[in-house]
Amino acid sequence: MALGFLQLPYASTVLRYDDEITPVKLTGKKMLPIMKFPDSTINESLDIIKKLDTKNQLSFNFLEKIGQAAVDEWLTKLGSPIHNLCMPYWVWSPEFDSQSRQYFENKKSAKRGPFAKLAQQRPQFEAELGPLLKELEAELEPFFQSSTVTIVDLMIGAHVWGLYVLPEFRFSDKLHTYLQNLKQLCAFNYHADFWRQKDMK
Ligand SMILES: N[C@@H](CCC(=O)N[C@@H](CS)C(=O)NCC(=O)O)C(=O)O
Repeated sequence: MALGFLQLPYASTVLRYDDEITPVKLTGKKMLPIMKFPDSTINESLDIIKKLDTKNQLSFNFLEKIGQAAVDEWLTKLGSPIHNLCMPYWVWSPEFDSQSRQYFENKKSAKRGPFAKLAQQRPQFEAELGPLLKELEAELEPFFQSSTVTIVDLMIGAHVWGLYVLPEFRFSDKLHTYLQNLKQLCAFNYHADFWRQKDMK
């Protein structure tokens, strides 16, 4: 999203989810995203974006003003029901094959329980999420506490976007418009890199 917003050219490689060797070799940790720069290799999204956003077009000062801890709190409280709702569906996205799918489910269900059970608990997670989305909506002016897009919208939008995978889930008009605006501003073309790599094989 940030690369699209900043209109920076880049080449991307989609790693298999069960590929532990490549990320550990690059950064010592099995965590994505990773960006290779001529002078360094970084695996924290915010550090990557800060380094790229040389003209501060994403207003990092706004993140400082409202506080990283406050935004992290939003991400944790939204992330909990969103991840519980979406995991059983993400696992069926075509980026997985049976081996990486099994790896993903084993890893994630260790913390959350079996995916089949998560899917059955959907009403409970939706009940948890509903008031949070209402609370989020109240903060949109039309961006998060701001009339212009900031890094905070990329952080929050990237989380909330995941819900599009949930069958028959309906966003309010305001949230849907927010996410679609972000998509446009960030030239966000979900998984275009993945499909390109598939075509090339
Ligand atoms: N603070 C990191 C978090 C990155 C993160 O959580 N990445 C996930 C994928 S979105 C990951 O690689 N998790 C390791 C795993 O699930 O095996 C960032 O913002 O870049």
